[in-house]
Amino acid sequence: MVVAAKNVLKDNILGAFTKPAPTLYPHQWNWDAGFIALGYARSDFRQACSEMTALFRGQWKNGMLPQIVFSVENVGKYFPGYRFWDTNGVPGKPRNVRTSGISMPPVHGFILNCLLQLAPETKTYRPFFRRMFDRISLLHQYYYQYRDPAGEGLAFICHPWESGMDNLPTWEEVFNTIRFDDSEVPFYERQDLEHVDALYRPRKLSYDRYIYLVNLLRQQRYREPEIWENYPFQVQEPMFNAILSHSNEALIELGEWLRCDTGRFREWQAQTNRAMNNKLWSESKGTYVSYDRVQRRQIPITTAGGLIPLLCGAPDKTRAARMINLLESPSFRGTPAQPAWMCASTALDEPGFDPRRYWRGPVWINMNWLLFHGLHRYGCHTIAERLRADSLELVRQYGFWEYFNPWKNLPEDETNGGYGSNQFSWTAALTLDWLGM
Ligand code: 2M8
Repeated sequence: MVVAAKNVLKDNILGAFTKPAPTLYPHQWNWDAGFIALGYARSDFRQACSEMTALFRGQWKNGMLPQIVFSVENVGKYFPGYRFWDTNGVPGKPRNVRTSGISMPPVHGFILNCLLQLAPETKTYRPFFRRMFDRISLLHQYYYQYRDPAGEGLAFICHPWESGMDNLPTWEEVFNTIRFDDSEVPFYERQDLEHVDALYRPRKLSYDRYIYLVNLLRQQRYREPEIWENYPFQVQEPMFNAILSHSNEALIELGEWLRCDTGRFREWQAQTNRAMNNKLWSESKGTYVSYDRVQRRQIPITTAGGLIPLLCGAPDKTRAARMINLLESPSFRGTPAQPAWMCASTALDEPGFDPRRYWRGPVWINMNWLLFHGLHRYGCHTIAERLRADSLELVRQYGFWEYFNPWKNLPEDETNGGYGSNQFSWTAALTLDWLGM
């Protein structure tokens, strides 16, 4: 398994960075780069650093770190490409780097801290850590300055792609309140369906909605903060904020090591955890849920993302116990007659659940990795280890797929429970991390 995982990364490498998948995703993606860096950390530390450096070449002057940094070699092989995003000439975008115009979950702080723990020796790499520390601080500054207009401590996402969990049923609830005409969706042609069967990818309606939002952003030239005044999609999502908070914690540790001031990271971390508890906790669900800033309401849908606040220490003992009960309930474990792998991206009993369609139900290895660390933090070592064991078993049975059917018993005519792209980089990278390789 170790050799095979390393080969996945080797085959997907494009010089300074590694693409997420051979053909479906031929550029560099934001949070993928963090997980991928971890996959190299023990065997090729230089490449781990290179992944991070390459990604931050795309950072905008205001701190925004783009969801995609486009590779010049693979122009035209992914939609929406650089031209469609139309970020060329946007003030503050680095002129010589092609990027999209939205961001993604800021895993980079805690990934950098993991890299520090794994560095072969820290003296040589100190300038790298210092540079990254400054860049990531700027990224966090961006979230608190531009994505938290009320100064609550919660950053909002402006597009489902920013969550990394593109087609959660949660987003449909938000979109159902946004009215727009077909004529407001510019002409586009998807390319994902050339590589993966439509059954496993978001539906056309979801894509129309994604493209409608991209069009709004590009028409207004990504002008922040003005653009947010009338912008319809503004969601405070628990996983995104938990990741931000946990990265703040990492910046405190890194800052202490670098002998830098860490005061603002402490404030941000405390404020974000407090705000998550005040605004994103659902007493009836026993987990965290998203909040729609425009409609001013919680969206009562149970997702794996809602459990990720365990990672940053947000829930107190009582809340954590309720979350663990939920994780151990039929919503995520299934039933004796129909057992499930941990952990479905959308709860098994949500009406929008679909075991094959992307983020509507399948198990994702990066979610399991985040949750694994959250569970250990709360002393739930046995469940954490089960999560790890399930993940490794899925990879062993099916291969390095992008996502997996959460049901342990597949229908008789289905032999492969791995979906999306095979040879998927973060599945390989996090397998290596779990195996300590
Ligand atoms: C998926 O998202 C991209 C858009 O960003 C797509 O569907 O084309 C998501 O799974 C996202 O989380 C991931 O970072 C990206 C690349 O692996 O693919």
